[in-house]
Amino acid sequence: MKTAFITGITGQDGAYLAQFLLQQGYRVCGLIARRSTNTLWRLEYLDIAKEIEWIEGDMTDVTSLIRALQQSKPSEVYNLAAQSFVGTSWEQPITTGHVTALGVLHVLEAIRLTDPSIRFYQASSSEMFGLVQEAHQSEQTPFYPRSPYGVAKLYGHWITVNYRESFKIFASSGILFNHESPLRGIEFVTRKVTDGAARIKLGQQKELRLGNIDSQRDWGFAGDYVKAMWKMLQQSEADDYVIATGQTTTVRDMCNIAFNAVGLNYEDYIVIDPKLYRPAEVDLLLGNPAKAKQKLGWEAETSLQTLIEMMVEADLDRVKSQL
Ligand code: NDP
Ligand code: GDR
Repeated sequence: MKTAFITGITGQDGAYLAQFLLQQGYRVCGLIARRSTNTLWRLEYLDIAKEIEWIEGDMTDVTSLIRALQQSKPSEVYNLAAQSFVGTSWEQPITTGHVTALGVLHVLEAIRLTDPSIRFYQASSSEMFGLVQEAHQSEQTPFYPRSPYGVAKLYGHWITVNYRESFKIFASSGILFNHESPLRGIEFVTRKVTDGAARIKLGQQKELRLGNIDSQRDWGFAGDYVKAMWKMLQQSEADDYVIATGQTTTVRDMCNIAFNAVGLNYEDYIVIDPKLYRPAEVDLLLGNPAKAKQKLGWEAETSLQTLIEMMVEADLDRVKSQL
């Protein structure tokens, strides 16, 4: 039986990846940070919390990561933990740097010190592309991050490449474009919109305040994307891959899909709030997943329409259960 160790297992991707690896017959160990509230809701939603071996630790505490690897003895490590909300990265740039940038180095050092044969996956991001230099961003597109989060992810990406080249660690980086699900955090725009549409439909909210609805994103389903992470670690050589749908949509058109799903017109409810604009924006993300298709045999399986309708359905159920 193979063992996987996942940081960020309590987040959206961590929950779907843990479910997928358990289905593949893995023993799954997960890092859990000390919090004052329950962070297991996603794993409980998928009914897998009890199947995980929990190890307490924090990305900023390298000793806890070394202990976690000594205890779990994994053959694969998936590094998903991050301060992952772009907006917060301007309010907490130092924390974002500690967790999202240096945290990656902590995990790589823990691997180097305990067992350099461990295979490592880094959750890199399309936010590293940032300022649009070309549409259809690929592994060859130059990086130009536009937020403290994007800059921190770029450090994580390059330190992963560097440990691969310096120490021959099997370290792969997935440059993932936005991916969403009913388990998405409420602060991200898709979930904010699907939750808002559900609440407005059920009379619990009158309007939905948003920032820049002209930005364009390449949105896929998280459940599809975690399979690409696993496929990267099953290759004969470590490498970097863009994971995306190859389609882009404005926030405005995504709102249209969500409100249509509850029989409403988004234009009657969306209020633009300049306070929600970001200090620097990423205007267009559109990935070219050709390499992933060719080398991993991976393709996005879920359309944005299906994804948003699935999220609206889940939010309607949640809001109804709270009435
Ligand atoms: P989430 O924000 O849902 O999850 C983040 C996870 O990181 C949580 O488990 C959180 O734990 C954990 N974490 C945060 N700080 C620490 C810390 N100091 N020590 C230990 N754990 C910590 O992110 P997603 O699941 O959406 O994303 C997973 C990864 O993929 C992230 O690295 C993200 O930046 C990256 N990514 C995501 C994309 C997306 O569209 N979803 C696209 C590209 C990259 P807790 O629950 O305790 O807060
Ligand atoms: P993003 O996702 O920044 O792309 O990062 P987010 O959903 O936060 O924003 C997408 C776009 O929507 C615009 N927007 C709003 N965003 C939020 N959150 N709230 C609003 O009210 C709002 N109004 C408009 C934003 O300006 C932006 O253009 C996500 C995260 O998961 C990262 O961790 C990941 O690396 C990238 O995707 C790829």
